[in-house]
Parts: sequence; C-alpha cells; structure tokens
Amino acid sequence: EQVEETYIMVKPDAVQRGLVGEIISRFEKKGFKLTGLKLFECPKELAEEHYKDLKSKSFFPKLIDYITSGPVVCMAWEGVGVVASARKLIGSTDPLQADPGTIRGDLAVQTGRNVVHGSDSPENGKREIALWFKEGELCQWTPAQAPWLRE
Ligand code: DAT
Ligand code: MG
Repeated sequence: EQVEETYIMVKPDAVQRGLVGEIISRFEKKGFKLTGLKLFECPKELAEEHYKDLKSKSFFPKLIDYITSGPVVCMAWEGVGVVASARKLIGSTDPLQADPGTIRGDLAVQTGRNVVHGSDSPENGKREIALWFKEGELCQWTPAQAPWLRE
C-alpha cells in the first residue's frame, strides 16, 4: 500500500462562486491528509507548464485564459490510493457526464467551467505539486484521526 500525493486545484470559477469550502470538504471528509493549501494568482507561464500536454488542443488558449482569470486554491493531498480516489470524487471532465455525488456532477455544467483539477497519475501528482508549491509551503504532520481512518 503505497502512499501517494495528488495536486488538487479549485479553479477560478469555483472561487468566484463561493465553492472553496464545499470542494475542500469533499477531500477532507473522505479522510485524506492535506499537506499544502494556498490561494494563488496563477501566472500564464505556470498555467501553460501545468497543461503542457494539451498545448496542441484547439481549446488550449481558452483553458489558459480560464485558469488565469482569477485566484485559484492550490492543494496537496496525501494518502493510500489518493490519486485515483480523488479523480472519482471529482468526476468526469464534462460535468454533464459526471455522476451525481461527484464534485463536477453536483456543482458544474460545462467542461470549460469544471470547477476543480486533480492529477491523473502518481507521477503527475508529484510533478504538479513540485510545480505549484515552493519548498517550505508543504506541511508534514500526523492528523489526530489517523488511527481511526486506517487500521
Ligand atoms: P481533467 O481535468 O478531467 O483531467 P483533461 O486533463 O483532459 O481533463 O483536460 C484538462 C482541462 O482542459 C479540463 O479540465 C477542461 C479542459 N478541457 C478538456 N477537454 C476539453 C474540451 N474538449 N473542450 C474544452 N475544454 C476542455
Ligand atoms: Mg487532466
């Protein structure tokens, strides 16, 4: 059982819509460990680096405009299986296809305003956390509830 890290980001639409607490609470209540958290205005170059695999897509310029259109909330979460589990909590890329009960399924209606990001692999989790957080911005700690979450 490998402890993984994932980068979760509340996108600008969700910050503007007052959904920050709602979105953070989904991961918090599930039982994952928060190791990094900040409100942040994303520079264009960072957005482009984060989404570099999508550079050739027609929607890339709009995606960069969207992500840099206002503050985002950057988070690092840790736990066994956190990468795939967070993707399930988030739901499908297109919120109209996302299952009810997921963040996108409950809170969004369009791919271009899909309220939250989550890393798609443990490797990308590490890459993205290193990209969005500086050294000293992450906390290593043991939540008091740890023995009540895993035997
Ligand atoms: P996800 O965010 O579910 O990992 P992705 O990595 O394929 O999805 O794409 C990153 C973001 O780019 C996605 O959250 C919203 C945007 N995007 C993806 N496909 C799109 C499309 N066909 N039209 C417009 N925006 C799109
Ligand atoms: Mg993705």
